[in-house]
Amino acid sequence: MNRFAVLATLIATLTLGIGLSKSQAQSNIRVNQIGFYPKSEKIAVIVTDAISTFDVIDTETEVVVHSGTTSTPKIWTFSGETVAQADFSSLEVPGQYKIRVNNEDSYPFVISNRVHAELSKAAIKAFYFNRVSTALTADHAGQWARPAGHPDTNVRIHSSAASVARPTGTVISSPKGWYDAGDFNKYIVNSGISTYTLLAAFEHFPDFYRTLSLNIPESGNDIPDLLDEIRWNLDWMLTMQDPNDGGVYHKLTTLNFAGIIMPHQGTAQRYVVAKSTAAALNFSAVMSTAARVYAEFDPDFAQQCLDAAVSAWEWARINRSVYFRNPTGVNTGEYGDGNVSDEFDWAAAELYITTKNDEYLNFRTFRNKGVGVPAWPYVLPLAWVSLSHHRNDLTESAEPTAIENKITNQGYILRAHYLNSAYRVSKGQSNGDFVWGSNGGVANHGLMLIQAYRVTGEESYLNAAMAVLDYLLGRNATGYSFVTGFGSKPPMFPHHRVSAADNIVDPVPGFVVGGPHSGQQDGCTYPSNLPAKSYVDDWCSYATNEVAINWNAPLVYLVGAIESIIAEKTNTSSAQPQEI
Ligand SMILES: [Ca+2]
Ligand SMILES: [Ca+2]
Ligand SMILES: [Ca+2]
Repeated sequence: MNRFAVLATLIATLTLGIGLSKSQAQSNIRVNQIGFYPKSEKIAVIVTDAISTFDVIDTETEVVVHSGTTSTPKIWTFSGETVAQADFSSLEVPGQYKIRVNNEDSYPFVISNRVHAELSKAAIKAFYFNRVSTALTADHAGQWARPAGHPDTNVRIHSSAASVARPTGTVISSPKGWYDAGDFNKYIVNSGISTYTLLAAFEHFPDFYRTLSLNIPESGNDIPDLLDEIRWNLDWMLTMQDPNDGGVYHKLTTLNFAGIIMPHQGTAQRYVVAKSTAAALNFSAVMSTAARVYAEFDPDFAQQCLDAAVSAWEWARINRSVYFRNPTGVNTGEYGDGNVSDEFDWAAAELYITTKNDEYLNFRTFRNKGVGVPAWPYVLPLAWVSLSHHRNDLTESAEPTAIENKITNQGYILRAHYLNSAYRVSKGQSNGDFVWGSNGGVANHGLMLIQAYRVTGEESYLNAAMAVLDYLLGRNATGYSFVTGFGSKPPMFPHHRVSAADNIVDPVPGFVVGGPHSGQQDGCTYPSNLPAKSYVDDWCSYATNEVAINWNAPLVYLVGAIESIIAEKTNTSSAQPQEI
């Protein structure tokens, strides 16, 4: 491992150990608290009314290694701040630095190759930490080892899910999977987009993930660890399909949310609740994707996934508008979706790509559909992501150029936002950008920008994607690095039951919290009502400080894509003569 990558981890660990005071004054210098690649764009945001000079200082020697002048300040209405950008991209020498403006120092950061290698692993490892039905042992989980929770071998069919073959109260076994978020329940729709996003990471960057070791129980077998982790959830998802008709239960939950307890203390009866069209289609899309990805490693499993995908699709074609609503007496997450046309499109696209059967997708019609940014109730962009990746490997009816244009047009919109933003980030075009889970939303901007980069090879798309990571890791109006365990000022009190109940100071690492938004539905005390500052690091704040697998998955994709792309560039350029 590169010594600067070690350094970055050390910084995160050290600063967490010192324990920054919650009342520490908000810094006026907002910068990625982990760091930058030598050749990448490097920008800090300074809260200032005037053009300012800034220094970049080596933290070991205190020597000024770079000086510059900020851009002209601009107002960012979402935070009520006037800010300027300090661009020090020309500093390419690996090391550990800080920025100084008007005698104020930023948090330290490093410049190194593989600067986000640890984050790329930790963001996946977070899924391991949320595994259901298994004990986490100290050799894999360190201080976060815990007993097994929720075996889920005695799950009841809820009355809303009853059928002739499986009447109310029938017991089924539905173990494994990941806890969805801060709670202990399992929801197909949200699980599906998360699982797809992780599968896409592997499908798009297989060389990077083939050798990535996560120190999970399956490390050392012949399967890449990312696929082992995904399999833990696919195995659960498969049990959510009713073998009698191909329909898929919407969720597996208790009737009410648990209190602040550890998983093994959660012994309330669990149920599978009503089948839904959204669940069947989401399941079908994910299983179609899994059939492609696992074909090389486990052909029998891949075939099982494809068969499951087809039968779920057939169920949805007969049950086209079964919209899920929480039945009376069931008070856990709903994940209701009143529009499943995007789910039909996504499932059709994945089935088409996997089977090359034109009957699943009429491309002549499909090319008129929109793109946008993925979210759990809006999955049409995922169809374009998969079509783009496979665009030169489809049937004659597909039009690779049309697919490329779709991806590029979406990337162009997000890149323009990034270029025009006071914070130099694609996020923040309207207050609506700061919705529940806004950090997951911006991570999905990054995912779409990566697609535009992969299609065009234009560096500016990669820069815009990396700016998303800069935002998440500290260049934002709260000054937090939003990933637990990473950066100098990370969340310490996420709305994550395990982290709240485990009597361990540091929260479970590698989770991105939901992030700022102005809804404040939890009634907690917030430092600001401005959308970009409406965030509080408190267990109370389930509206801004919860964790969720569908927010972590695009973080995994984004940071893995960046690590993979930069590593490939570095390897390529190191074959060239280099200046010393
Ligand atoms: Ca493995
Ligand atoms: Ca939908
Ligand atoms: Ca804790």
